[in-house]
Amino acid sequence: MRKSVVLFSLLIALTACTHRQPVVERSLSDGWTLAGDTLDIHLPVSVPSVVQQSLYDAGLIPHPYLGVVEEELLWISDHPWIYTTHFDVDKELLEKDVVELVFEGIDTYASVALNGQKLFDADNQFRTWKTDVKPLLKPTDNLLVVDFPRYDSTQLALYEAHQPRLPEKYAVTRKAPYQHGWDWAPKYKNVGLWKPVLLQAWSTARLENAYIVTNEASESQAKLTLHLDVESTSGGDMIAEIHQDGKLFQSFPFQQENGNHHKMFSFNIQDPKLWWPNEMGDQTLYDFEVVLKENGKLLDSRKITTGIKTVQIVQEPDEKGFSFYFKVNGVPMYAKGANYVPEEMIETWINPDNTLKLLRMAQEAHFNMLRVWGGGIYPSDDFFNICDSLGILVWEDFMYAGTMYPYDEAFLENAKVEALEQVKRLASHPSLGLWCGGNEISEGYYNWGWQQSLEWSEEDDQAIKAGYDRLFETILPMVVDTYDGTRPYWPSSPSKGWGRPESLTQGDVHYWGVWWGEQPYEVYREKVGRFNSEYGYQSYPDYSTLQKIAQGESLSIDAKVIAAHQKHARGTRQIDDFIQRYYPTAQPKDFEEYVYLSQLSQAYGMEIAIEAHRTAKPYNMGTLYWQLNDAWPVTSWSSIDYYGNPKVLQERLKVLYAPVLLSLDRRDYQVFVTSDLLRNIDGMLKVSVKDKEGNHLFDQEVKVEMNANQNKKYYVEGLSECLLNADPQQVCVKLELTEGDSVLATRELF
Ligand code: BMA
Repeated sequence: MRKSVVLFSLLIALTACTHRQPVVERSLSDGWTLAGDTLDIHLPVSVPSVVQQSLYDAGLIPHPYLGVVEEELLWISDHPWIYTTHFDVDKELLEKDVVELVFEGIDTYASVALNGQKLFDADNQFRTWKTDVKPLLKPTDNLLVVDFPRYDSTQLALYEAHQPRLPEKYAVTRKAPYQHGWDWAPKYKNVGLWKPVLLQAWSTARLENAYIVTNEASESQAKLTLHLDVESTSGGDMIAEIHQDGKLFQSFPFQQENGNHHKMFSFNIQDPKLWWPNEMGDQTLYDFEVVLKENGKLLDSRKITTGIKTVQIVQEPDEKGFSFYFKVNGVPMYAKGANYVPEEMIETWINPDNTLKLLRMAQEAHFNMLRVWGGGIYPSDDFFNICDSLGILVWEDFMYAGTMYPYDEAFLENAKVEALEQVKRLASHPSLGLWCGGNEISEGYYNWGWQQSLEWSEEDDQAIKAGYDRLFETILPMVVDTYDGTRPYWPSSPSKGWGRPESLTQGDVHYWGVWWGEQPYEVYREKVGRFNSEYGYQSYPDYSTLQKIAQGESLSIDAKVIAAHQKHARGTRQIDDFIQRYYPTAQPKDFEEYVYLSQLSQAYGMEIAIEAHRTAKPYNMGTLYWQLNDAWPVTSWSSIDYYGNPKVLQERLKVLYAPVLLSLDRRDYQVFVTSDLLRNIDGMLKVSVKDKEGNHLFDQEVKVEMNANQNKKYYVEGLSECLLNADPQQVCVKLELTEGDSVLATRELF
């Protein structure tokens, strides 16, 4: 067991490393050629590579994030590309029973051939593709060819062949939706070998997967399950051992049949140190090694880092509807955080150092949760290692968003294999909190009028809905339940569209009346759901970011480069509307000040929302604004821009998300003390009101006694009279909560 320490980079290196002796691995990352045959392009590349990145590296295209270049680059995804490599294999590898060629990720449609023999067609970015190639291998000069047909045309043909018509073309392809263009993303459909390629050779048997989950945990005992996928060429009596600190800790003899089999073994840990989300406790991690043996002979081994933690969603009926909150290790958790989108448009540019910087900024702003939004990609192990060490509980969507999907057997089988792989890959991470079917699919089906706009007949509609139910209500929950069995599954985020009253009384809600519905920020005060998993307002990124993308061109609200980096049709106008509405007397002297005002406006709006959510605890038990980060330099709802610059909102979160929040209820001028601390408070609340010149108009102290995790309203005698008599534009209210000599929270309100 070890407590997670500040040496995060080291930690990433450690947890990512999985020793697999005596399985032999050879990387096939070098010596590839990327060719676009009609263009006379033949580039030496190393893998991972996507075409857009490799063309840029070779100086053949401009930087896809700078200037106004999107249109110029769209041809890339509708051009055929071929990746080829020649490689030798050593004797040690060839002597094994099985030699598998493994692609950890192919994006997306591709046909793979080895030494002139076709191996398979790939059609899912989110799966690994592997096959035994031993019979085809030669000691020298093997030729591996991965042929990518025109992506756009392939997708279009599939889309047009699908009856009834689906809302979005990307629905037919298991590939990151956001790359097809989003309201913050250009249409950069990556093509290529976006993850490592390798050879893996073994004899007798190997561990295809090994992971550990927590079934039950208390201070005195934890019940865990070791899950293994054991693949073997011949059955036999085998043994799986768990080692800890180099010592044998548990062993499980079992009978292995020929083939690939899922095994589960339960074990207990006495007096466990639990893993907790940020600010609820420590992030203790346990390092295990799992060893597979037959007749005392080592066949394979795996290192597993995990944490001991249980998680549930509690939905209990009450007078208004149903609760919706997370319980971690049996303790109710108020979730504070944001939605996370892929960190890059060019997926091979995602880099763990940047992820660490980004998530550390989130942790410093008191985040305990991120929702990985279903229109992106499943994050890497690095992302989850970082979340494990920082205490960020992850709401993980399956990658489905904003459309109905095909429902033929081949599509559903493909979806099932993808889910199996992802569930098994992520299960050991204590930060994994929840699996969710996807983003705004049920919301779209019930509220966005697809039935009419796509002219579905009654039968079409029924078939599409039945397909939806099979995938999101049967297949995905079955996979989560069977192969994890400890994480809750939630079919859709949100559960009900924001126009429906039930969206505020049960489940999670994406409240978009502000922004999409063009309502003012104050409406957030009324639209408090059980768990607000999306809401937000746009602002411009940091001015330095705009200067980078402008590359010396002059910047103004209607500069071409600004328009090219704003992907929402009404975005520019709506940002301006709220600057006018909330800062009517401000006269920005230049565009830089105007950009800053946009960030002040966004921060002001999110402050209203977050305060409304937190002060409604325990009715409301979560607030995740849209969105933490950007995938390229863009004007968006993010609080941290693409280059890692915090917007005004990100700074303000340090107060708004702090464990204790002090706020003024604008309806009656009384004071909320909202505590997420897991201990009681015995303190003193000081309230003072000053006018513009600094003269004290009011001073009062109130004793504060609160239980752990409580939200309470305090009546401050005379405060409402003072504020009602004063000009609200002219006074400043200072709230301070002290306990003994220490200050638990402060807030200044103007
Ligand atoms: C929500 C998200 C995204 C989108 C955002 C802003 O609906 O799920 O699809 O980018 O709104 O419009």
